Amino acid sequence: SSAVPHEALESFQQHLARSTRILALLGAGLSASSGLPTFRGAGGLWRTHDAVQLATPEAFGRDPGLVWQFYSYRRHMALNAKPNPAHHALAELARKKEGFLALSQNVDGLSPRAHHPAAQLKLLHGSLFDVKCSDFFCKYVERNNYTDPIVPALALPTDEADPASRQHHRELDISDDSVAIPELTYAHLPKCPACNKGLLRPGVVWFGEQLPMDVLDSVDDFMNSPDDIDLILVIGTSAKVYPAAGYVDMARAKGARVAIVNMDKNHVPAGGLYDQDWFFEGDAAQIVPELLK
Ligand code: BJW
Ligand code: ZN
Repeated sequence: SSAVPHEALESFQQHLARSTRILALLGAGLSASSGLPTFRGAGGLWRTHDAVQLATPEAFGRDPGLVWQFYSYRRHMALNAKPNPAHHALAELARKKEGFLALSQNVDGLSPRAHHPAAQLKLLHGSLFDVKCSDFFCKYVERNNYTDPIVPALALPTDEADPASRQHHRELDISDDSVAIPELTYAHLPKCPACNKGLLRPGVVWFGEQLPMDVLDSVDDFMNSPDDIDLILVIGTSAKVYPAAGYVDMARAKGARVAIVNMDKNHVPAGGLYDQDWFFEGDAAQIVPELLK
């Protein structure tokens, strides 16, 4: 059974078949059906904290222990999640079309794990599995660090009171505020091996921070090519965070038609909806594979 209206599917697939230069802007909704929560709306609360508020240099400065507990939890969840059919379909499109570039705002590592060709995947907001020194003057960076937990103090608590779970070492869900977590300070947290003093921090892009320079450069190269852009797919993102959201209008200005996949039928992209656009309502994990079939 198809979740996509037949006429829209047909006109989209006709356009896709003719398209050579294609962008995709990916967001948290792409990974929702892999079990990872989004930022805004339901699931955007971690304990009592708004996830967006924890993703800031100010939060890390104030309470690095809390921010590490948030990111350590998300690293653990992401490692235990699997890429879904949409991640796989996008990776497949990249293998079929050399001129397809995916711009992912996600830090969960699921597109790389779906074997999306690295040259055709730009991680706009970094990765949970990059770790870097928080000291401004130290340039230490570690890529693909999958150690979980990254330091023993960040291990998830297990339910010791329950005999059944002691046996299974069942981890407690610390996104739930009723589960107690320890207060962690500098001594418990991962330190930089280069300067021996800075705290390590997740290699993600927080509010007010610059996106990775090499990533910005490759997006610019794609946008500034003299050739038109045929299509931009906007999948599972509220498209409210810049500069990422601005790429939709930039692509449109280069001739791209816009195809939106979002669970929320009231979703409106940054620049508004145009006659030339497609809007596919529903779960990306189901719709994207149908669109790209
Ligand atoms: C489904 C679904 C299903 C659910 N299927 N769909 C211009 C104007 C105004 C402000 C600015 C501007 N330019 C810059 C700014 C400031 C700021 C900004 O954009 N603020 C806005 C909020 C107004 N931007 C920045 O600060 C950026 N930096 C910057 O601009 O630097 C400039 C600079 C220059 C020179 C020197 C120094 C600085 C950095 C932005 C970094 C964003 N970081 C985060 C955290 C990353 C780490 C982490 O993961 O913890 O990135 S914030 C968070 O939002 C995360 C996400 O990648 C990002 C986008 O969220 P996303 O993916 O769209 O998720 P949601 O939850 O919002 O939406 C999910 C969608 O899916 C919804 O629509 C659902 O309906 C849908 N959905 N389930 C399909 N199954
Ligand atoms: Zn350092």
